[in-house]
Amino acid sequence: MLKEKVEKALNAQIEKEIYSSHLYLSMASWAESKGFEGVSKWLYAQSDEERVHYLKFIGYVNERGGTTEITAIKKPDAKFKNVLSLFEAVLKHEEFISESINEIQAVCISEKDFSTQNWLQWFVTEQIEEEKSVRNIIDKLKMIGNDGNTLYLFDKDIMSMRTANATPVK
Ligand code: OFO
Repeated sequence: MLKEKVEKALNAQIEKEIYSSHLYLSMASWAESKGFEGVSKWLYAQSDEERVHYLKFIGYVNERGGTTEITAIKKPDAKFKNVLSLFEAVLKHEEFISESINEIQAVCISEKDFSTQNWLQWFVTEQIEEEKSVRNIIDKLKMIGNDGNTLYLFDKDIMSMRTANATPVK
């Protein structure tokens, strides 16, 4: 049985993971509307991956006899200055998620729920990978600057930079 504080922290994370999926969906749609086909594919895939994340959390809470709460999700940003600022926003969000996973671990330790703390390790590794992959994209975009031709090639190539780290839900 999950302790109340752990269950609360996991439910708060479910909300954040659903928001992540919405945010990347909104970004994907923006990129698609601006003609960045590769960037939009990357973001649609990322949105799907975040769905895998919230399903993992929901499945875990249910498996441990807890109760999940699916709440209303705040509206994500829909307008971005350019592709670089969009990915800077992705990185900022992922850093926020990493911090949030760390905070749940702190709750698990104080509640002596070492099973959940152990279960969260998958997300710790996932966050390291995601942050690394987005930093890599930002570095490339900074090198490209305002060079339209190179940005075109980057857009064609971005899906090959994706780390295939989405894992099955259970
Ligand atoms: Fe970044 O992995 Fe979920 O939110």
